[in-house]
Formats: sequence, C-alpha cells, structure tokens
Amino acid sequence: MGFKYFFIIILIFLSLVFFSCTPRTAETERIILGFSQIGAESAWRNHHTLSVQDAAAAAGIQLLFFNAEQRQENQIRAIRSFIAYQVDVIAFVPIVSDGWEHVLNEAREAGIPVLICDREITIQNESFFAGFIGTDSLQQGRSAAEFLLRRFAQDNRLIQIVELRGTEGSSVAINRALGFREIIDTHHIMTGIQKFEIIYSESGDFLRSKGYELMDSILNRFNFNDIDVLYSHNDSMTLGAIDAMKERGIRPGADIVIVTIDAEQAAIDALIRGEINCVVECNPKQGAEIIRLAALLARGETIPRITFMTEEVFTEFDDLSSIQPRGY
Ligand code: GZL
Repeated sequence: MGFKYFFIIILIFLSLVFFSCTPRTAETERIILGFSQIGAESAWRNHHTLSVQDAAAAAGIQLLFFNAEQRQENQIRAIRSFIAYQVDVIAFVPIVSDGWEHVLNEAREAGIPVLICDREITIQNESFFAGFIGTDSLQQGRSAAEFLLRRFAQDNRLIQIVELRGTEGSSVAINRALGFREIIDTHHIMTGIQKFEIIYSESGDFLRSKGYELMDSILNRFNFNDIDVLYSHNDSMTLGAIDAMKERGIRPGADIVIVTIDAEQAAIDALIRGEINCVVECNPKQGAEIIRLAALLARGETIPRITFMTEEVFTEFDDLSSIQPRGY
C-alpha cells in the first residue's frame, strides 16, 4: 500500500477519533456529569448548549444541566449542588474569569474532577481543574485586527474604530480586546505610523439589545463619517448595531466597515449581502469534545490542559459560496 493511501487512512482515523461523539456503553451510562451553563444570551450560546446535550444523550451520560441565567452566584450554587450529589465530573462555562477558587477547592476536596468549557478562569492553583476545552479568543481578536490591516492596506489616513466588548470580566472579552490591540499596536511600532485608533469602547454584554442601544448612543455622540470601523465581540451585538445604523440610513459594511466574531448564520448572511466585512468564527460545537474529555475524567484518566476548537475566518475577500450552513 502506497504511503499516500496509508496517510489518508490515518487522517480519517484521527478525524473520527477527534470529532466523533462518544459511543454509548455500559460504562458511560453510569457516568453522571454536572454541567453549569451561563444562560441563553445568544444564538451561539444556545447552540453550545444543544451541542453538549446532544453529545451527552448520544453517549448515554446522565447530564445534570443548570442554566445560571447570567449570574456567577447561580453557577457557584450549581457546582455546590453537583458536589452534594457526588457527580462523577463537573463541567462549567465560567461567565467571568475570577472568583472560582473556593468552590473549585471544594470540588477538589470532594475528589470530583472539573472541566472548564468555552471561557477560561484566572486562578492561583491550576490543579483545581483538570483542563480547558474551548476557543482561542486571543487569536480571534488578532484575526479581527489582521483583517483590518488587509482591508485598509492602501488607505493612508487614520482609521477610527468603535468597539463593542463582550461581558465585562469574561476571558473572551478580555482576550478579544487584547489580541485586537496587540496587532494594531505592533503595526504602529513596526511602521512608526499610527494607522488605527479606538475612539470608543464599551461592553454590550454580548446582547443584541445592548448592541443596538450602544450603537444608537455612539451615533448620537459621533458623526458617522468619523467612524470607519465597528469591531464587535459577537454577532448578537453586531446585528443590534446594524439595526441602529440602518435606522439612520447608514450603510453597514460600506459606510462603516464591520468585523464581528461567532459566525452565526445571520452574520454569514449579512457578510454575503455586504453588510458585514469580516466574520471570525468562534466554534460552539464543543459538545462531542466536552463529553469525550468528561468520560476520560470519569475513568480517572488525565486530559490535555488545553484543547482548542478548530476555527476559520470568513472575509469579503473570500469565495463565500462554499460556506456550509452554520446550524445556529
Ligand atoms: C465565546 C462565547 C461567547 C460568544 C457569545 O467563546 O463565550 O459568549 O462569542 C456568547 O456569543 O454569548
């Protein structure tokens, strides 16, 4: 058998192992997984939830699912109830990075492994959790800025940016802001020219309603001709901001260049219509990987400290006809 066929077979095997759902067995049916989800603030979040629920059902894992309704105290309460119930594994999406030491120490003392999902935590003792599975939000911020370098490569004036940030204190909002600034600041240092300036930045909490309200107030405060770019940390806020622009006869994607993160269907459709210029994917289809890692933890096995999802960037420069339906 030629090397080429051997290589193809290995690739197929690895992709099946990495992306397939954990099969139902007598062993997985005995696993109880406590899962604390942030809430239902965006189409992205709802698909993330569905992805976990579907993968748990396929594996026969008993899922105790708690929706925290955007409150960290509800997540902490849920984790304590998982401990009391003596689940085999705890998995949760930390709404913000800080404030988890005590409850994770309680889980550790109870001998229950913890899997951090989607968003990251800041903690002194990293042994308090077994590993992280989610997306690389720092790279997402970098990708957003790298698109602007390309989009304005021939433009010699100062490009003014307004930013709608995600939930204050969440690792994804912190990192998306950091990665974005890293690239534009590096460009400034390398060229000696300040090409970009962030003239306004505020948190819209990943909510469409807040995206609309903030964009409306920004357009009251600034002449839209002074705004070259909207950089928004998620599609929900972007779609709200687009509504506010259209109400004033402003052409999104033309009068104001728009860069957004998540890649839900509505944003891809707007990209295809020319109302958005760049969509950075944040992959919500984490359920299969979360369940695979939880099953390993339930067996007492170790898992990688960090598992990143694969993600793409979709821009106005690409052939958009090949984008598969997003499913959310
Ligand atoms: C990102 C995730 C964010 C999405 C938002 O990993 O935590 O939360 O970008 C969602 O749509 O609200």
